[in-house]
Amino acid sequence: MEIGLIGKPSSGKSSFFKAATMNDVDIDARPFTTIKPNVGIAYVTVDCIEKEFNVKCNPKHGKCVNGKRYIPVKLWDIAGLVPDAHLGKGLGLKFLDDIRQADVLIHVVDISGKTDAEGNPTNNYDPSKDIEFVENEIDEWFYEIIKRAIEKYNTKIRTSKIDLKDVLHEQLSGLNISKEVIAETIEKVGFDDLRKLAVEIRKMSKPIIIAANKIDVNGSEKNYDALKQKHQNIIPVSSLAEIILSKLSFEGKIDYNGKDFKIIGNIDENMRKALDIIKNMIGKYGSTGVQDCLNKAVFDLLGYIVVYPVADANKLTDNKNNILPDAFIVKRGIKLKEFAYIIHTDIGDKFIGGIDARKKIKLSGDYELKNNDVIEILVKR
Ligand SMILES: Nc1nc2c(ncn2[C@@H]2O[C@H](COP(=O)(O)OP(=O)(O)OP(=O)(O)O)[C@@H](O)[C@H]2O)c(=O)[nH]1
Ligand SMILES: [Mg+2]
Repeated sequence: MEIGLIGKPSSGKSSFFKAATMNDVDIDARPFTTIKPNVGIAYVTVDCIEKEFNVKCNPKHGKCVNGKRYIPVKLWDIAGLVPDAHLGKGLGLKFLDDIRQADVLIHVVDISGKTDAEGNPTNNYDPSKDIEFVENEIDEWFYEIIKRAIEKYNTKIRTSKIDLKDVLHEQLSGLNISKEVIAETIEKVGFDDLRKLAVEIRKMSKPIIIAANKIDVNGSEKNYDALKQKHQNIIPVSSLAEIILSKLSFEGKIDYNGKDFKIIGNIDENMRKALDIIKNMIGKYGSTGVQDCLNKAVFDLLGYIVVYPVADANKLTDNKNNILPDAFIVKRGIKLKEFAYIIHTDIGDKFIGGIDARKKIKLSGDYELKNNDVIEILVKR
């Protein structure tokens, strides 16, 4: 699973990245602080099934704390986008190639209205303009790639019988788009209007969730309320608050559970004041929103599910006796045999069936996996 952070300069992409990964990266009010991309590991969280089975799990990747399972995902922080980037403004669009593999995008918007479209300080900027222009630039990026693919197709078509779907799929393979999505989109909009095709393929393959960042700033709330009326997938976020809480928690000065915190160490007067503001804010919105964004992107927007493969359906272990060692996030609707291939090509090739660890029944290759399934895969010896 790969997630890309997009947005204009100074919207807080690197701050969100730092809050989610705890990697130290350059953060500054000056636009284009980030030029080379940052990549790191963030986590999506789910209620672990260890409790239901009355066991204690040993995750091979990520961790499990107080029944919350942290499943790793790859997070990309890239340079800022400005209007007309596709015409070469700012850093252009080329750097977007770093997020070709992304399954979903988080658009980090400065909801305070205190930075303009280029990321420079201003007042009363309307953040809904950012959603328009940033999505437009992403569509332009897709359009360019698709246009090149069609040009290639047009030169090939005279010499051989090739299906456009195959050419597009090959050309777009770097963008992590399945053949089904391409076929479905062509079916829906045809390919007379390439721009329309590009927009549809982008929407299907790189859905966008909006992080209304800097919600802690005075004046953000009214902008957020206005934006919420027009857009569905939008979450209030304070990356700055999350960075502060994670740091203090790491230093043992607060006890922080992701929703609320308690001061347990020495905190100076200024920090105490900041924490009062943060406490008020997370009381109102439920959290700092950073974890929420990641979870919603993966589980709501993409609708992915979690599946726990094991080597022994009775003991719930791998062959080294680790309990519930793996948690995979996979597409809803996936069949057991496809899942076997995701675990390992070899397991897919030798696949003969599976066992449902709850019901202790045999499953065939076309069994459709459900959220929280625990599955032993049977292979030919
Ligand atoms: N108050 C507040 N400030 C924030 C928040 N997130 C980021 N900032 C500030 O906004 C400024 C820009 O933050 P960055 O994270 O560097 O922004 P960016 O989107 O990575 O910017 P570029 O790399 O230039 O594209 C910095 O001064 C941050 O401290 C937030 O949640 N609240
Ligand atoms: Mg940055």
